[in-house]
Amino acid sequence: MNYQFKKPTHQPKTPEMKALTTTGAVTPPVLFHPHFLSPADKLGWFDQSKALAWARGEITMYGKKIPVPREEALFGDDFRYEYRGTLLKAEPWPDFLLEARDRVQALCGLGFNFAVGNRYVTGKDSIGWHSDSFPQIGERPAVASLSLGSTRRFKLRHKASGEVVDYDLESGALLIMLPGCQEEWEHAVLKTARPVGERINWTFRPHRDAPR
Ligand SMILES: O=C(O)CCC(=O)C(=O)O
Repeated sequence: MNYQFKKPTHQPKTPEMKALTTTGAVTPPVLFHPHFLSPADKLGWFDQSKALAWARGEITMYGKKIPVPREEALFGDDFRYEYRGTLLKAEPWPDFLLEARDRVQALCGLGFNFAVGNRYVTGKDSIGWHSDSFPQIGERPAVASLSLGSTRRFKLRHKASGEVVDYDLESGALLIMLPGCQEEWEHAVLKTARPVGERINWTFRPHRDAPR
């Protein structure tokens, strides 16, 4: 029997997986489930997410405070979380978000004790290139991202080579950045001039100071 070995690329293994690719020289350490949620859950959980309390935080740039280009929310186990130099209290988990967290944990066997929500009301809302690396989430954290609402393009950029890999994250998609991803890659959801509707993204994260 003849076996044909193919060089691995970023091309998804099933046609329903919507990873786009460049040259395929490096592979991001992620698990991607484009249809993780059922149609009922993705609609219901989007509505429940929109009904939560959201706030537009501020960052200081060149000595001036400017609003971040998205709304944010923080839920989790009972602890305080340092974010952009401010101590924030995690609000108690809404039931649907705890269920989402539990399902993600059951899938990947990794533990997450808080969730940061990002709400992109229009295509002008965005998050720039960054890695999720600060002391409270520990070394080599896994970060799981669950998308609801309109599709936006999530970009991963390899720090060493500059290679970029794109994922179009539809409602109900789950993308888990595995240990090593934050150290070797940056990620972003950039502004778009295309007309896009509202999107909410939940990132489940570990927090090393939180009660287990
Ligand atoms: O909205 C997304 O898909 C990405 C969110 C993100 O980059 C973050 O919370 O660090």
